[in-house]
Amino acid sequence: MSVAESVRIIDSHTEGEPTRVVIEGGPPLGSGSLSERRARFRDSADPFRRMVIDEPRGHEAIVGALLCEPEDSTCAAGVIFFNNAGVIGMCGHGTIGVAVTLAYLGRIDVGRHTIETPVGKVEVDLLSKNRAAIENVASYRHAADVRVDVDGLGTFMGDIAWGGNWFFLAKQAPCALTRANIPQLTMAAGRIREALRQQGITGADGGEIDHVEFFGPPVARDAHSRNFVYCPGGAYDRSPCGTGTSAKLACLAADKKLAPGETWIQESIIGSRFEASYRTAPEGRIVPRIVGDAWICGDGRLIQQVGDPFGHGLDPRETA
Ligand code: PYC
Repeated sequence: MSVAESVRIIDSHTEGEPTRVVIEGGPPLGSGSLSERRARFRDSADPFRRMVIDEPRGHEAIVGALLCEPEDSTCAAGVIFFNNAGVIGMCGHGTIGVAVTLAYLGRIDVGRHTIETPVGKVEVDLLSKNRAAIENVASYRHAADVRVDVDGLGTFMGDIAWGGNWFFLAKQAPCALTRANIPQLTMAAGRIREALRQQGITGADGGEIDHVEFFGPPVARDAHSRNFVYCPGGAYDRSPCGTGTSAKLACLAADKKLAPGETWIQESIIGSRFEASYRTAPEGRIVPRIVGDAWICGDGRLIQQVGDPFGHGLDPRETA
């Protein structure tokens, strides 16, 4: 068999949301900070990204995590996250997936570890072989009560917050947060994201708001909220989204609706959950702590045979 590409991967899911960790066979990215290496990955490794994430080897909901040598050798690992749309800054469910994957590989034990990401260092407490807590990057609300007008859907008010990615947290949802309504929620969130772009509404320093979040009442009696999180490539997060929950905590903290150390149980659209809390940080920011479970569900190799017409992936969103 003649193989052009061979990539060793471990698949897991965190509260239902998949993470594919690349442990061997990634592109050479040289040295430097994780954000420099992410820029090189973005600019030169698109065929690799697509081969790992897109059909027929993957699908739209997978978040890829390329394990890298950390710049700071005291860190357990460096990681660059990517999905079907490109690279992302940070990924909460993905970091829990990476921690459980490192434990599965015997590279870390229960205890505290630091993981380098392109947007900063993240502390991880591996609580058991399938449970981890992350202390995310400092998160904050950038703007409250922002208005966006969406053709055909009307006006949506919401907050803009940073949780490692930029989020628009809509104050009202277009319909009930049920699994049956996922197509409608996805359509509305995609239109809101497009309207934000067209109306020039961004995060700090012009950061693109590429995630949209709706909230509704939880199903579980002990949860505080249910969410629906729309991701940059059009997929919805099966988990409550680590960075999205961090953005929510930042808004709750800014509105004085949640005190430091208090627990917030965020339920996802499929009913899975994260336990979240925060501590305060300088400049009105918070450091979110997100706890969730991840499970290994695959251990293998992706290959691309010479001559495969879809060797570099097939994105079903493409029209030509
Ligand atoms: O858990 O932060 C997260 C995340 C981002 C995109 C998908 N999941």
